[in-house]
Amino acid sequence: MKVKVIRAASMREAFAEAHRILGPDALILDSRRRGREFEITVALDPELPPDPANPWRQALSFHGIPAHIASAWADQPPDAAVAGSLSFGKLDFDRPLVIAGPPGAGKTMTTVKLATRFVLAGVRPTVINADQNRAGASAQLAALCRILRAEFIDTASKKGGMRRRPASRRPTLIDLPGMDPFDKSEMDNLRSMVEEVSGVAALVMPAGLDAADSVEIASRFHEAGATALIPTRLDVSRRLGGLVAAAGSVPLQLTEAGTSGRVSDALETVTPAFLVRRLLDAGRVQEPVANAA
Ligand SMILES: Nc1nc2c(ncn2[C@@H]2O[C@H](COP(=O)(O)OP(=O)(O)OP(=O)(O)O)[C@@H](O)[C@H]2O)c(=O)[nH]1
Ligand SMILES: [Mg+2]
Repeated sequence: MKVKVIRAASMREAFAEAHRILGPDALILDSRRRGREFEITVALDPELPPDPANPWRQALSFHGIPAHIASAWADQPPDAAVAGSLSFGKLDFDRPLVIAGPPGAGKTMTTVKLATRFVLAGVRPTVINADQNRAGASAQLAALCRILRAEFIDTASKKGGMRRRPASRRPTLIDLPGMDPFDKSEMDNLRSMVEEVSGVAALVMPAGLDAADSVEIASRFHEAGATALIPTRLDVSRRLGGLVAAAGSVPLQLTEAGTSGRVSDALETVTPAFLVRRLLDAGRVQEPVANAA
């Protein structure tokens, strides 16, 4: 049996997290106080058993979609199952878009792809670099913006850069540094940044992470203000259980997805049909790798 340890500031929060990850039937194995935190150990959701005769059930099993989601989906037509339980929408560019996520998730790549889309549509966006942590982050983004002819602002060189709203109300993309969802002060910072710019925050999160981790990361960013989800690395992630678990457990709208590591490739719009196709296609090619193990 696989188990997971969940820590939170209160026992109530730890139980809420367990239910979010595992559904209402989460099996709690142990609970205790550890210093100033509370810790509970939960049994991880068993996954749906494989069913080679039924491609949809087989795909749900292959992707490691938590049983409380997969069992509800298994007997429905795929499109209806996905459309009925996940939320899909468009990114809102009427307000500055704050592009947040854990380190290395693809935030800068997403920023550049979105900026490129605007430029190709004849709209000059403003790109703000708010990453003062990673060496070279500003120079890299500045160079790409020069090529695109997008307006570039660096928060380090422009006093109050974050608050400076472009006069023309251009679409504004704010590329944040990687943040640790389990660091309260970083999440507090994110919340205040989103408020400061009256922005809307999107969580950029790689697909292919473990389901429980994905839900925890998504719920921390959601609590800090994120309302949209931009999954990345769909081209190199075979299993989408983490992505589905996060989108099925945390109220974030699926919007666009990163499906390539090349700046020149656009983000793809996430729709129920897009997700179902990805789930079924990856599920179909599982045999050779499973046999090689
Ligand atoms: N294959 C693939 N690679 C991606 C995708 N999105 C981003 N990458 C790659 O992932 C790496 C990290 O991307 P960045 O955009 O720099 O990530 P970041 O979140 O800005 O990273 P930090 O700012 O350091 O936190 C780069 O090598 C990107 O080319 C994707 O959808 N598919
Ligand atoms: Mg970056």
